[in-house]
Amino acid sequence: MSIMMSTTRNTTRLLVVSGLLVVGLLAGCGGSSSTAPSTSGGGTGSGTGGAAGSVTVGDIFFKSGRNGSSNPAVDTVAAGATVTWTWAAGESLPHSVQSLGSPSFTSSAIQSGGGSSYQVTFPTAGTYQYDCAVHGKMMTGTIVVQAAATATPAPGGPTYP
Ligand SMILES: [Cu+2]
Repeated sequence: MSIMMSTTRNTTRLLVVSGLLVVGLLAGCGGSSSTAPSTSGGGTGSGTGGAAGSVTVGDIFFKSGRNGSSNPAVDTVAAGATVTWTWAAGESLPHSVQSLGSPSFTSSAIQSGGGSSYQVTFPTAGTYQYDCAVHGKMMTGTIVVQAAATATPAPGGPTYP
């Protein structure tokens, strides 16, 4: 009995380790070939909300188009995805998307006017915090960038060749 359980545990651990190796290889490949920005919302944008990585900039709030979270707006995207912030129609206050801490991304200029927008492509996994340079802690958001191979876990685990 105890011998069988031990065998099962070892097999499971081997599968986990080999899976991590594959993930590492895929992440390495993606890093060198992700310079071309994607203009589409991506294959994972078919949920109930808006596309992944669409954030509304409004009257002292950031709001995720994907899940409705706000201050912080929390968006999870796959590595290589482009996040688009769009200033809400009729918005008259000036706002910006300002990267905070590390890892960081390129902050936007302060923009006014509904329909203004800003885009950032995130090739590297990590948790990116931002706020508005005008309104500071009153407007906050987080972009969680996941390694491409782990962004869409399939039931039973993905199969690799
Ligand atoms: Cu603002």
